[in-house]
Amino acid sequence: MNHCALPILYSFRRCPYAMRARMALISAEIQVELREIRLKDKPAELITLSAKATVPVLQLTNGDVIDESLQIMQWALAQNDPNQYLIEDQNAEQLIEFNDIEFKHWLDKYKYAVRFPENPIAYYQQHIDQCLTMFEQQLGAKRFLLSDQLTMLDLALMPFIRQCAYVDSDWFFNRYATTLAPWLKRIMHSELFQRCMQKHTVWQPDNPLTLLLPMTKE
Ligand SMILES: N[C@@H](CCC(=O)N[C@@H](CS)C(=O)NCC(=O)O)C(=O)O
Repeated sequence: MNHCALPILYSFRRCPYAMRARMALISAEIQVELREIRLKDKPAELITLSAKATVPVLQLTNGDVIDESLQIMQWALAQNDPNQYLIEDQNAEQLIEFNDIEFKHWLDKYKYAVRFPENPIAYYQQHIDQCLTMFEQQLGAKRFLLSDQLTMLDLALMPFIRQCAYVDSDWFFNRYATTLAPWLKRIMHSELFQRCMQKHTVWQPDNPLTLLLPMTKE
């Protein structure tokens, strides 16, 4: 049982799924207890809540557990959405699915190409390029993927495209210099992203509470 009055988020700073969840929670101004974990040394508390033991996992104050990043985003923005990030758009849903399955598949190969020597890195980059071209087409001349306003779709995809960009940043920032590169930088430089990337020490049960949002001044 969750003994304190706040939801608890199990998170890992560099995990792209956890990043999208944190951005949604921060935007929704939902205070949570943040439990930064190590993927190689997961706390038993996390595994008890969710047997698949991936991050992010959110435990609500009523004991309910949400262990899928997209559902955490949707839950958070349904509570409070001051920036109007929540969307209902079939095309956006398909793009997120494409991102989480197809793009993520090639991203893992591209990022760790040395572990997949059956193909040269250029082969993986070619597949990555095809995926990025799709995202680029979706972006068009807009500032963000759905319109000139940022939405949940941008937040859901950005952590993965960021990861991809830095595998070979010269290639990415040249090839997508007028499209995905400025889009990515726009989000990376946003206060929201900066806040979601704050560093926290790894959680231990007897540590003082770590909060996702800064305490509001009285
Ligand atoms: N479908 C899940 C995927 C989450 C996921 O795979 N997270 C990775 C970290 S980036 C993880 O926890 N992997 C488990 C591990 O490495 O042991 C979601 O959207 O929340």
